[in-house]
Amino acid sequence: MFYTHLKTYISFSKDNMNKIKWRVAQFLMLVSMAIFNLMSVSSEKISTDDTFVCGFPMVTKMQELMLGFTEMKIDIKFLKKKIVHLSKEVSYLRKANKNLREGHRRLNVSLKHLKSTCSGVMKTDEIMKRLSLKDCASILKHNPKTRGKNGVYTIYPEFNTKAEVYCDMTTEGGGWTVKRVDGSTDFYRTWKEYKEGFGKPTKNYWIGNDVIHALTKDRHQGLRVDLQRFNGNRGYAKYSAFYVGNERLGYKLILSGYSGTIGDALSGHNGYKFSTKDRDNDIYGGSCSNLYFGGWWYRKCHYSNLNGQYTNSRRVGDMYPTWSKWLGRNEALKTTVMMIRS
Ligand SMILES: [Ca+2]
Repeated sequence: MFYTHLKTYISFSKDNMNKIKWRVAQFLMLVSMAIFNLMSVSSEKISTDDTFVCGFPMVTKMQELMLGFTEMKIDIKFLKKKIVHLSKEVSYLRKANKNLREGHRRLNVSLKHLKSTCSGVMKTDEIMKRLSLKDCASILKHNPKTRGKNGVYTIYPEFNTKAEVYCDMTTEGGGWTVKRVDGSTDFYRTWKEYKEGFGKPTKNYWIGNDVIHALTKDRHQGLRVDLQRFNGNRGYAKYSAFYVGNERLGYKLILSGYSGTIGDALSGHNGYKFSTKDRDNDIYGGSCSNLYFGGWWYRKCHYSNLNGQYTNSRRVGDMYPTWSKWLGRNEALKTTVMMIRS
């Protein structure tokens, strides 16, 4: 815009300069002719009448010369006005250009602000997700289409605690958060590993004691235990209330309200802390975890040992995954599943 105006005025100025040049050339020509006439007159001996006759062209040329001068003065005056106007225009265009740059700068600032606002919207979504998807049950509640679709989902037991968990969306209407054992992962682990969780949610894992605590501390949770023998028999135990304390409390187990088909082999651990191979919190003289190869709420030592050493056959022994109240003996189990639901 600015440069287009400038070019127009430069072109205009060139035209006027050409006009002036033409006027000057015309003026010089007239002066030359006048001098020539004067020289012609002075070189001749003439009479009064001759003076009149010979001087007439000179007077005429002088008149033309004066006229040329007048026109040139008008042109110069006009050009001066144009130059003043042009200066004002240039000043105006400079100012407009400056405003344009300032506008561009403000537009960039607005664009950045807009991007920041959009980013804020995404963050708000993230906040809502973290506040609402506390466990499998809340996923089912917020998205009823997940009913019947067992699988791995992301939950936020606490705002800053994210966990990939296996959700059973079919059993008793679904919404269970699952910890399960099928033998493909070693469960003889350290305190830290039980604290943080291990294994693969799709197959065989411990969700993590911190997550269990987070899931149970604010909401009333129930526990369901599903077991399967190597002969294919299945059974379950349900507890209407299930809570695990924080790490400082040794992930102490609190539960009540048993019902089911396999007997209550967990209430005997009620009120006891969690123990691992490197953290002895039981009331036995030695380490129950070291004796029975698992992480559990050992007492002195156990009635059930679902995280015990996995074996591929129906052996009997205290160190295997067992539920003593089901068969009256510690028979190794094929699968053990623990599910939490609010
Ligand atoms: Ca001990």
